[in-house]
Amino acid sequence: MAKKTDFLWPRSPTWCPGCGNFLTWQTLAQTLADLGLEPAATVVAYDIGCSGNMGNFLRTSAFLGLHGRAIPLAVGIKQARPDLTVLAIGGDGGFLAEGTNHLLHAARRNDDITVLLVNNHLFSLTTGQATPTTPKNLPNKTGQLFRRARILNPLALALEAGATFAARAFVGQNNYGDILAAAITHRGFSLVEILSPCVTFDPVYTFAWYRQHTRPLAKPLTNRHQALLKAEKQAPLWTGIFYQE
Ligand SMILES: Cc1ncc(C[n+]2csc(CCOP(=O)(O)OP(=O)(O)O)c2C)c(N)n1
Ligand code: SF4
Repeated sequence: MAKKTDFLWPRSPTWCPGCGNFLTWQTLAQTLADLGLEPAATVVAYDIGCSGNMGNFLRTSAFLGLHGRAIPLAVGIKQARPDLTVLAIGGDGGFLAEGTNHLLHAARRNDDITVLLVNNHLFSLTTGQATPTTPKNLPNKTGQLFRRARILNPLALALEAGATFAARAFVGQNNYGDILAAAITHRGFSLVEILSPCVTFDPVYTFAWYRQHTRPLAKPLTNRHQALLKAEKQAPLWTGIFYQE
């Protein structure tokens, strides 16, 4: 059976020291091993971005696609090979700007893939422009251009589209691996919004901020509408499994 180290390439990640992506990388490797999965039979479709850079460090079968297009890649791979475990990993820019349509339709069709949306509130690889999740108080390189734009909530969108599993996790929370495991073993479409600090371009939503403002849900909500309302709350910012069918 594969061990955690079998899921790690023996090379040092090039993320900035302290980046939230380190925790996702390590937690995911441990989770995949704990689930008894094999690196070759696990496929990750990566988007372009700092989160997509994980493909160079997580050792699974992988496909690094175009920006915004990791989800249709994952869907196609799962359709061709239903025996494989298939994930898509990308950022809030890739999945909520360029690729929003793919997220909604995969949720609507209940495609049997797991989408890990690494939300760092910015287009980070391109050095900090605003995405559809950038809060109004977060300085960014797009300046005031989109100051009137509404912020998108990935969980609310996915639940409205029909997602059968929706969760949110902060990379620093104790049961992060359990949430990833539940999403990966869910049969049907699963989305995890991952709250992941960008320590280089985000001075506001730091590890300390998330520790102070997030609160874990005791258990999943049984009603889609209630899950949606809870997912939209900002204070406290709930984490955990909001909904599972
Ligand atoms: C179609 C297309 N548009 C824009 C780019 C430029 N680009 C590369 S990475 C990136 C930012 C990615 O941001 P996000 O998806 O939020 O991931 P992060 O880097 O924050 O993890 C952009 C805009 C591109 N490569 N392809
Ligand atoms: S720019 Fe931000 S998201 Fe990208 S590696 Fe550095 S800290 Fe991580």
